[in-house]
Amino acid sequence: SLTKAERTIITSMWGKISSQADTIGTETLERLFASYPQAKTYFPHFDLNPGSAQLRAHGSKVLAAVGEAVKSIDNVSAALAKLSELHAYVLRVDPVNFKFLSHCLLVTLASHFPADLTAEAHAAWDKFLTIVSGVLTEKYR
Ligand code: ZNH
Repeated sequence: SLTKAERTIITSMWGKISSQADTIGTETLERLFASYPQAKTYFPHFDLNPGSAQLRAHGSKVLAAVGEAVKSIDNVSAALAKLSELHAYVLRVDPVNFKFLSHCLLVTLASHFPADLTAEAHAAWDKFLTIVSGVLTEKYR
């Protein structure tokens, strides 16, 4: 679990991220689909061209869920319980894609908040996103 210092880094940086969450979410997905095209196979029903309305709507939902996890940083698994069921039982996303998405979110954060993303902050976000991904894949069998 996260140390107190790591929680402080995540929650305080979230304060900056939240005001541009839609942009960050959209860019994260654009990077995901550009760098890891196999992730596109889960979205055959979406227009995945950069900046499409569906991409933006989905990016905004994904970041909102990350925001819920930040708000409940001490109990991420309760906060994301419903989403965990959706990903495990309905969507059946190969867990490797969560690593790709987490990586793309980190790169996006680094590019928008270069001064904030110190080595320490990078490590804290990496750990936090591993926890979030763990929750979303923990119900898989
Ligand atoms: Zn997911 C959906 C979140 C990852 C795929 N997602 C979703 C949603 C959300 C999310 C919020 C919405 C839900 C409702 O509507 O109810 N995700 C999320 C997060 C993460 C994720 C937070 C991490 C961190 N996903 C993911 C991945 C993938 C996915 C990796 C693959 C690649 N999702 C998905 C899909 C969907 C979702 C496919 C569905 C969409 C539609 O709409 O159809």
